[in-house]
Amino acid sequence: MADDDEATALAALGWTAFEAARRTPGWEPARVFSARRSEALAWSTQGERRVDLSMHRALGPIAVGDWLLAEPGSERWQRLERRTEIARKAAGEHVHQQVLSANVDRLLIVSSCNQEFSLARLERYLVLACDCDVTPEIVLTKADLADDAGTLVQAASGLLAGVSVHLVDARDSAQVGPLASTIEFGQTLALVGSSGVGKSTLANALGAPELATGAVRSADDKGRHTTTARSMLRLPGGGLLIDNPGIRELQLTDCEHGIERVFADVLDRAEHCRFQDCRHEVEPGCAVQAAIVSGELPARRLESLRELRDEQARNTEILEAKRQRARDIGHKYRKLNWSKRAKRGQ
Ligand SMILES: Nc1nc2c(ncn2[C@@H]2O[C@H](COP(=O)(O)OP(=O)(O)OP(=O)(O)O)[C@@H](O)[C@H]2O)c(=O)[nH]1
Ligand SMILES: [Mg+2]
Ligand SMILES: [Zn+2]
Repeated sequence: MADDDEATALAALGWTAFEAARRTPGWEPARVFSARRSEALAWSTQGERRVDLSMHRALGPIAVGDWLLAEPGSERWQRLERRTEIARKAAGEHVHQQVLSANVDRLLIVSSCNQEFSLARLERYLVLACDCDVTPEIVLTKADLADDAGTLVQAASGLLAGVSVHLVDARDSAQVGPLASTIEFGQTLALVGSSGVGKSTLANALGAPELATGAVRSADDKGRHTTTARSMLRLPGGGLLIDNPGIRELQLTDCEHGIERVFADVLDRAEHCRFQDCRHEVEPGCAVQAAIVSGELPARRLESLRELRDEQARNTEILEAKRQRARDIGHKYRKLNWSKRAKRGQ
């Protein structure tokens, strides 16, 4: 393939100067569009490639959106450093980091204009995106079901300075058109949000190949986890879209960078409190409470900030204790090996 053709074909898969600077010369790039425990499927300029992950454990966990490099004529693979990664604490009692999508340019946080709509949930996703240095946008679906969708758009817009909020009936491709027109060639977008909010419906309206969608329960508007695997799809306009399964509960760990960006309105004011260790409760000269009293700052912003910081501290502590345990076990194991070798006189 001529160099120009290869460059265009790679750009269509989301290849950027970042990856080009890290490519091992001669190795063939492939972008992962499906990743399971034992295999990853990827697109290269030569067609589809399959990687048996049980044979390549050194690659570590592979996420949808990752770039892999294949050595020509051999079975050797490398994973390229990620430009961005959307990572979260995995669900369940055991805390560990899980990369949801790699090398994403835009994170579309999808929420619907019904009982699922929650400012606190949107804040959580905004923190996640900002923490990963990915530009977040909010997509409010089911516009057709809301009496006053304008109020919801306004409330969502107030959560982060400059955040775009798109309001759509996700089933209607005409309404999704303005969002579709902002997607650039080679740009990677990921959809995240609760089950049933319309992520796959939106992906279909954006022109992705037909994805399964499922009805929600009428009692509480909750979805049934119709999408079960992450996948990346190519859009007709030249973008790449990662459809994620619905997230049950998004827990935050080590997200201080994201928290500082999303709660800048509270934290900037806190700089002006009389006491440096002000808890923003009943202290005299508290600039945060003053802003709440004057109506400039909604009280719920301070509550959200507190909740997310507490949760983050809890999860970070558990994660750190787990890492320490793993280090201790590794240390004991190495010591055991040394003493065995010493006995054998090695
Ligand atoms: N009225 C209305 N229904 C919608 C809209 N968007 C999605 N739906 C419906 O909501 C249901 C759930 O949509 P899905 O696209 O499967 O939701 P999802 O977010 O992909 O759900 P999971 O795959 O479970 O995470 C389907 O019955 C859709 O037809 C919308 O804008 N308006
Ligand atoms: Mg889905
Ligand atoms: Zn204060």
